[in-house]
Amino acid sequence: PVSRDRRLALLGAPVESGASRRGCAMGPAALRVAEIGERLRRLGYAVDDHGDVAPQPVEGLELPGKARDAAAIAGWARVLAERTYGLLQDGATPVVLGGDHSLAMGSVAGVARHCAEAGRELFVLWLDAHADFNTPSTSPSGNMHGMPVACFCGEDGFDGVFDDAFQARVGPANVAMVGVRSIDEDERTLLRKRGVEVVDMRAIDEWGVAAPMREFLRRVKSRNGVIHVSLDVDFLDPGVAPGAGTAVPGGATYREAHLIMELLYDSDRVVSADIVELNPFLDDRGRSAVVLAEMTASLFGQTILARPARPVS
Ligand code: Z70
Ligand code: MN
Ligand code: MN
Ligand code: MN
Repeated sequence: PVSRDRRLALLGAPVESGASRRGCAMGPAALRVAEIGERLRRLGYAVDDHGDVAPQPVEGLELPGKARDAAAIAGWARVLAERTYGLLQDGATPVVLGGDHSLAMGSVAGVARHCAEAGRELFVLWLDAHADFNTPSTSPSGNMHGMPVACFCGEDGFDGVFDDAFQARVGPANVAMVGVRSIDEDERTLLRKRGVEVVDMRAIDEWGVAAPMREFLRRVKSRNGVIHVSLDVDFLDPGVAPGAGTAVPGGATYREAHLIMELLYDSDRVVSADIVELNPFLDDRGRSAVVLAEMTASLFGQTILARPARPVS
């Protein structure tokens, strides 16, 4: 899926009302200034930057419980589902530039529909300090960037976000979360009940990132599956990437994050990605934007030295 003759499609999604603090709307612009497109072109890809998408107008949507700005978030989700679906149908690889993480309700819905129609099993790799598995009933904050995984796994409380065409779901057993170190109480209960695989920070300290990643990739390959990668800037340690709305200490190192990207590229299973939660207003002279652009380049094949092709084992 990541061969160089696949076109890469950049889609900006300047959504920020899913987060508690403003600033993520500047994320797509900052990633472009950090030359995310040029870096991918230098690797040999044809890269189409589709600019920033505009949300569909949705009026009067209210979800039961706490879900701040649900109508606007649904508007972004709907347009992103349509765009990622259409791009995948055309044989392109969508890379969504956020924007807060609520946008993944849409990007994953689009990928899930494509995979359902193509008969390919979809896996989602969630790289994040948070589990983002709240629903409008469990969320303590009502911020919808804490809810996308629950939404695309089909939890209750999201009726009306999508129309019928985009109801394809990802099974919770097909989601792997890596880097998690902040989970709310009811969110933890639900996550456990659904059996989502969580490689938390303690597991990374014990095993490193390579062992759990290889296990995940083996599982994907055993099902002949494909992967959507969703990278939240707060997956990284705040010392590496300070441009995050909520700094959670103890995040992934620069090297751990790059290694994950390199293993993903080697797996040849990635069909789409989100690069989210960058808040340029809080960043330190563009450092986090540059780190994310570098991570994206590694995800699509930038290497220090070329490796001989080898199976994941
Ligand atoms: C908390 C909530 C969150 C950031 C995701 C936090 C959610 N679990 N915060 N990403 N920065 O409000 O649901
Ligand atoms: Mn928050
Ligand atoms: Mn997140
Ligand atoms: Mn997060």
